[in-house]
Amino acid sequence: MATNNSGKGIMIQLYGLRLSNYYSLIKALLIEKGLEFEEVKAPPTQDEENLIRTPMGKMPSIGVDGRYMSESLAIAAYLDRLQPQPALLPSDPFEAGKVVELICHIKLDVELVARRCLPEAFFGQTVSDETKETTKADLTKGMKAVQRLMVCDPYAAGAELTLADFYTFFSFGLASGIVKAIYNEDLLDGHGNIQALMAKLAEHPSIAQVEADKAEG
Ligand SMILES: N[C@@H](CCC(=O)N[C@@H](CS)C(=O)NCC(=O)O)C(=O)O
Repeated sequence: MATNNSGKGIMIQLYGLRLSNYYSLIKALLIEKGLEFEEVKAPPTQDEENLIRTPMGKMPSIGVDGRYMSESLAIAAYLDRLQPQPALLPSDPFEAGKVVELICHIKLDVELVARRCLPEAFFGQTVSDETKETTKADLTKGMKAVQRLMVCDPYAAGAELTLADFYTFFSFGLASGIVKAIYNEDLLDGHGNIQALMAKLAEHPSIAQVEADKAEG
């Protein structure tokens, strides 16, 4: 079990809902690292109690000994230092930076772009045709950018499993669902290397566990 500065065992609270891809990503990392954690159902709200944990009211957030942290990439970096094995960032500083660079492009230039259409894709609302058009063009640009950086041999950033693989699985999972719902197209069409990686990651034990739990509700 990971220990804090006083050497005591750490129990981490994971706040959010299983349907959230970022919640799922952090849950998979907690499992991957063999850390002790408990899931606490906490929908996104602007309630003060939630904002103390996560200042934009989003999920996930974590609690550690009465302190809180939001933003999946911050939490992922913390978990990788808290429990260094298995390492999910390369020890070489430049290579570690490249992994985070890839994550930024996956998040910002693909997933966040696709999310513009989330209200129509999954929540019965409508987005404008103009938004759909600009989203499509921006997604094409984002996928090209990501493809330049993705190694996929066999993992996203190269020979070793890294945080970028977890973002690949959970960010492309959501983005692909949105693209299917809005355009009836496959976001990963023409990106066979990413498709193959997604299939491999779906069988990775920590990720498979999260997906099985999600199906249970
Ligand atoms: N940048 C944040 C994004 C978190 C995020 O967008 N969470 C979504 C669920 S997957 C959420 O809470 N949405 C509700 C809202 O925006 O109010 C992260 O990486 O953790």
